[in-house]
Amino acid sequence: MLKKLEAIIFDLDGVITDTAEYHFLAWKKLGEELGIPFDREFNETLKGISRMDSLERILELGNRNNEFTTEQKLELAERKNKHYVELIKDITPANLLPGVEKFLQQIKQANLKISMASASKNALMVAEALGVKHYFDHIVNAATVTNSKPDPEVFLKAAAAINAKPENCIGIEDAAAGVNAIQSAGMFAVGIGDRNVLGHAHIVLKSTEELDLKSLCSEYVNN
Ligand code: B16
Ligand code: MG
Repeated sequence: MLKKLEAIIFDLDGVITDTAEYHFLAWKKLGEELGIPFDREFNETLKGISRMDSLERILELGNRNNEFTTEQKLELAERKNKHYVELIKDITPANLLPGVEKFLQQIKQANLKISMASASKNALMVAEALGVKHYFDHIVNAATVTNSKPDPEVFLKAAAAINAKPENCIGIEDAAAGVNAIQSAGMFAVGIGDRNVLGHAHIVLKSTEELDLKSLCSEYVNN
């Protein structure tokens, strides 16, 4: 049976823009305030993971999980978010990753739908600052998502909101947990980054510069 592509579903951080650096700096600042320093290697394990789950991992690193009440943990997460929002307030369209806008235009011209499945509660604000919000038929509100990636929930919500069947969607992710989420959702997975980390995706591209609708469609149809 011929496969019918209906929509492309994007992750935000690491696919559309590189907010990962700002997340790192904001968590690092909170970590230092708590006496839990960590490096970039540890930070890799936070990519694509929700705010509260990231906090749990950092507290676990410092063996301090049981020291805080739920309310205190919420306060710590809010403190990190304040650091993060301060850092991203200067984002402009110049912060789009290379090739992303050209790719969004190709998708629009092909009359396919575009949706966003980010774990970030700041996704809408970032999309606006980047000047790409108008390309999206839907941006999932991360606050409505109960289960973090690798659970497929956010990708399924992104597809349902635009009335697309998951099997007719291509999902694009830079994080291993995100690729797992796309695959559990029954979508075609495109990984952006290191093949050693994202090898379980249907295809892996080295960078967003390689995003091209025609070649992606032929990979999708033949897989
Ligand atoms: P926020 P993505 C994720 O974005 C980030 O990769 C991850 O580092 C961050 O903790 C998460 O969003 C939540 O972000 O604190 O802004 O709600 O890769 O799913 O677009
Ligand atoms: Mg990401």
